Amino acid sequence: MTSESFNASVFLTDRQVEAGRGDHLAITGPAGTLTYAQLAAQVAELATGLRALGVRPEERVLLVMSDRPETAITILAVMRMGAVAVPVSTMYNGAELGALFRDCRARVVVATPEFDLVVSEALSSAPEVEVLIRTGPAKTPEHERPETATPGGPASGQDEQRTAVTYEWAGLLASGKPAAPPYESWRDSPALWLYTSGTTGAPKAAMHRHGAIRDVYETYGRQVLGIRQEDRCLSVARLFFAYGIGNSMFFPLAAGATAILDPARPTPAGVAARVREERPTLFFAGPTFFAALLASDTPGDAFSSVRLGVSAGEALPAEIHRRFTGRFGVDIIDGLGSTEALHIFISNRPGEVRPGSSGTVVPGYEARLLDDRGAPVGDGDPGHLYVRGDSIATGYWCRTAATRQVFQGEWLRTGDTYVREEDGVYRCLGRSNDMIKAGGIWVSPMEVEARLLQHESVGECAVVAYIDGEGLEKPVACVVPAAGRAVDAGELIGFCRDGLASFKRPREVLVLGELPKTATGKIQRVVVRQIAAD
Ligand code: 3SK
Repeated sequence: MTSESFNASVFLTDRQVEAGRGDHLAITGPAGTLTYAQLAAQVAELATGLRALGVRPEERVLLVMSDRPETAITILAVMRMGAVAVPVSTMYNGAELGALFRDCRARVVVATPEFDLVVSEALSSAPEVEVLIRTGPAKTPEHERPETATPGGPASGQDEQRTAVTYEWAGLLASGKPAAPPYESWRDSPALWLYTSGTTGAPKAAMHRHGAIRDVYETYGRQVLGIRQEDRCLSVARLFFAYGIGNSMFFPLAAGATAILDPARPTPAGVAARVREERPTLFFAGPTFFAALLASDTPGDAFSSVRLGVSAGEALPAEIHRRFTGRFGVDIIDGLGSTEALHIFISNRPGEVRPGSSGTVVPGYEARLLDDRGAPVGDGDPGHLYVRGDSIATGYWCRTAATRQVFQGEWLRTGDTYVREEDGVYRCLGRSNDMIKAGGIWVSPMEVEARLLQHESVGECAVVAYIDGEGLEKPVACVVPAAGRAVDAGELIGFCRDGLASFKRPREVLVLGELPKTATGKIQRVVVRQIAAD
């Protein structure tokens, strides 16, 4: 059976122009403004430039980019020409980023200048990367940069170590070639890979199809958010997250609405200023950010343009919901999504919010709760949450064991423990395993422990989640000092911050005489969690 012909980039751009919305604002914000006509034209030009560079359909193009119009154009251009966009976290250090370059076998990397240093470190461990496409003016001294070339020009500079040849992003737009038609992809063609540490540790790429992008719009975007052309979307979650790319690209562009993109790292003051200037109607964040806004001196009328707040990434505590709604007069719908599902599949509904719950199943999805042996549990009983729906990823790239654990036939094992109430409302009880979700991002305790153990003062350690005063998960390190050494908590946290992406660092260090262990010598994490909670 052949699949329906479908290209998500055409769905998000050309379709709006063909429907007469070419003059409507597609993207706005401090880094630039584009109408749908301009967006569609630049996407087609860049896709043509990428083809001219030799990028082939289904090849991965990795992006290390802040949220700006060039990023949206690049993602759409890559998908338009049938290649696979891989936007990755801009919070990684050089070694972590290099591991992703190698994992997805990227030959082409696109980056914005803020990440010059980290990208150049990553490139030194990723010999398969042949092409670096860079937006913006040169920042680093010429002698420290790989050689620069023009499109179609000789690929000089590829010395024995296969130094990547650098191209200017803007130069690829102006290739002078007539724009090539979009690649004839199908619903099932690969479009987008998103890395997640998810339920099983090291980052793995969840592989998404072109069709899934329309699916998340039709289900959550249209039927839950009720997004319409007049909406203006502002997301604290960045484009490299599944949550962010849905909020800032898939939903607004599919609806003919406007996305507000801001390259700055979101802070309460910065976001409040952006809201004042850009007047968003839909505001997307996670519980940690809603809590930070509450802790800031943001005035009560700051969100007066917002018709609806959206929370995801981790469960929104009822107290944060109550305080935010009370102070800013904006309701928040909390929902549960995952990178593997591409977006939200259980959600509260506007006007029918049950604070402290994730709401009900989004149309187009089915959920079930199973006990440890795989038998369904009744309403009111806790169970492992599984979901099915068309947007679920096809699996993880090159991770057979993890794929088989998580993608079970049509069902996705979410790794969450939930309870369903009689009226169909789902309530989160926590993670089914030990992974920690800090500020909405997965943190692998084992990775942090490995770093801690590199410090001379650490004898043994266990990293677990503790629930802070706001009801949010944070990593805490329980450390047994090495013989004859004293542990300095601040120094240890700084040591983790230096060696890992900052979001993975423990927020607290507890010094213990010993770690609780089972008879076979395994650390009893349940007991460690209790110690951390006390
Ligand atoms: O990180 C999440 O939990 C999430 C939430 C909403 C949409 C997508 C994702 C990955």
